[in-house]
Amino acid sequence: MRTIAWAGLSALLSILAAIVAPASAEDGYDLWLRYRPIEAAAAADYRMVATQLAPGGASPPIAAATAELRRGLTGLLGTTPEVSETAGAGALIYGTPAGSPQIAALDLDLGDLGREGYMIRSLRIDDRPVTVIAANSDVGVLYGAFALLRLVQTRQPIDRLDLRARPKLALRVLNHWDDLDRHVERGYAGQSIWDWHRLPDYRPELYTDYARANASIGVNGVVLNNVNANALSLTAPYVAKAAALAEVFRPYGIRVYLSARFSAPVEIGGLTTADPLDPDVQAWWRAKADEIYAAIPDFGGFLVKANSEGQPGPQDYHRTHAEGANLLADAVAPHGGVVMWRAFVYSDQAPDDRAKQAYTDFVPLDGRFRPNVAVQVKNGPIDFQPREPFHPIFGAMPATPLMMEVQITKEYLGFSTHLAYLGPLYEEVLQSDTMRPGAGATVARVIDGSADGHALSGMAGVANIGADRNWSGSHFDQANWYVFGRMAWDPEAARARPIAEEWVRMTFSNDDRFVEPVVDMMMGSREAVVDYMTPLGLHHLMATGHHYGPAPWVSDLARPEWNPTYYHQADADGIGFDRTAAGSDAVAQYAPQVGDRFSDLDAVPEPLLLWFHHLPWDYRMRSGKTLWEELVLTYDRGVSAVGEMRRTWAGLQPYVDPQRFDDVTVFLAIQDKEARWWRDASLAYFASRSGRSLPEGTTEPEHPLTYYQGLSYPFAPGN
Ligand code: GCV
Repeated sequence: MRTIAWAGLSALLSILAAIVAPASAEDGYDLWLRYRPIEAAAAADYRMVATQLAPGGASPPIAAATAELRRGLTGLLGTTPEVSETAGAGALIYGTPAGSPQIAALDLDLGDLGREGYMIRSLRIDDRPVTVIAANSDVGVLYGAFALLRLVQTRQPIDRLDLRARPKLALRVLNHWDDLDRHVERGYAGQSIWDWHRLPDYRPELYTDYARANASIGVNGVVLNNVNANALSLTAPYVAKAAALAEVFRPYGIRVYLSARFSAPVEIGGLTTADPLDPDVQAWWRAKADEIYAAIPDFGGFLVKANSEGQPGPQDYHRTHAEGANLLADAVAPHGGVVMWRAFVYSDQAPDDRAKQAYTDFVPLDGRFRPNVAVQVKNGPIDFQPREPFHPIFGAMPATPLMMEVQITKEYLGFSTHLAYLGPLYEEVLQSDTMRPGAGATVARVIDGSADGHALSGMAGVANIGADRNWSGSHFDQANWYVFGRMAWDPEAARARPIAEEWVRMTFSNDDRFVEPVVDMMMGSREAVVDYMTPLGLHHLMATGHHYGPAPWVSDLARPEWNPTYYHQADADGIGFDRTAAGSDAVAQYAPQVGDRFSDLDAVPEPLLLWFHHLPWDYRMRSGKTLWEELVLTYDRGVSAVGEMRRTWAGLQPYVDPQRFDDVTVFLAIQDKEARWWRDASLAYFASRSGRSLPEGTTEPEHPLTYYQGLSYPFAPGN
């Protein structure tokens, strides 16, 4: 058997060099790619199927697959598979028909796998059992390698495989809200991992590990800088830094994108206008795109926040969002780039319900965007609240590719100290039926393009990654990065629970005595946060600026829609925002069946009740209790759920390494304290508005309202 002489030896060596020293101890750095030894009995079976690696070719993605398989199988099974050109019994053969004669000889049907899909099959070649990972591209092979490792990590049999998988979305993108000074807007995991000052020369192993983690869950794009963009990120020195990151990420199938500041032609280009219809402005963006593509040939394109929260945009020149988006789209089109144009807009002049404004601005523009523009829509119409109804734009722009944007970082769900698994939130939105004419247009089918026949499709997640050793600021927040990638791969079919289980098995333990309670705990955790922060459809009750902690009383900010009182409208008579026809009529932005359901007090889901209705405190809930009683009970339920989570975790010590056990224990204690704070402060305030006392048998807030109103956290992170 001849050991391969690598044509791409240097690519392999640099990847292997990055992995020789496994991260020390259990500090969370290894994420779900821990590859700890599996139980001896099971290891013997797995070893039979993975004795040898037979890669097809030596491209960087194939080298990355080889490095990952060696690393993973060595860690999991305790023996290092030999890398060989000829496949013996138990070999793992992987590659594309174009790059691997062995794969080509198998004449597999890869037709429906697209560019990034893969198949994994157990076959016999010359009567020897082998496992084949085949794809149409080397990156597809890499995805298949991660999928095979996942099977071993989660202890599934791998001796009779016949799997096919392909991503349903073209763009599966992390949005980093990272500033050039390494501050991360709404980041709760330390500084930015992009060390802009030391780039482009300094490329720590961290960047390769970041790319590995993303590739393992199918993320194929990274917007490096904050949507509240600094035009400097488009200057030559920063393009060189972005190019360095692109080089590290390329073997892992990840493209880099940049957030573009719309006024860049003025700020760094010396022009007097950024008007999208001005020929000089158009020429400037074309030249800028050419310059970027010269440095980064596979540059993904631009993400733009325009005319939103003070950012410049086309409306500054009385042009539309479509005219603005098309300006940039034309500049990147010759290079195959895309523009992700955000629909998160609300005006300081429009007195209309903020929840309606994005729809009002964008829906009339349906069909007026270039084919390489995707409009990026937040999951709900306000702003990443713990619970929102799906954004009405998803049901209203069939002629435009729509991406969905979710937060992975938990700006409104307790930062990184509260355990809140976001899989159920993502699933809830993706499975929502827009009820557009033409059946089956769930949000998932709108964003995967299948509802309207769009090839451009995507999902973006605002990253929760920072320089903290455990990447996400907390061990359990890694699950939110994980579930984002897994759901973006197949938003229609993916479900939160099996993904949580997969993550727990890979990240902590395969012992069912651990897996089951932890998955249950995760699955209930987001609802717990909703209950103790924003129950029954309330929203936007957080403190000003940093958004840390409750402040439903705030009413004095310059813009009405910045004030929590704008959203809850609590007074002596009742509480809630009337979005029915009698109120702001936001319900009219949904398809009639959906709008009617939200309007109808007998049909509206109670978790969204006060999002759509303003109701008297004595309104009878379906439970028979008054609204006031139910509100108090719901806050209490949220607090109790956290107590239950603490008890569950305390019983799991035997299954977890000490450091991660202690870290989670401390964070759950913080969450418990803060859940009580949310409950007590909110109820003290709503009691003062309603003039009611708490129902008998419920605990009084620990402090008077003035105490909570006096708390101040000028240095809360992420602001
Ligand atoms: C990047 C919210 C956040 C802002 C964020 C904005 C957005 O308002 O608080 O920090 O800005 O959303 O999504 O653009």
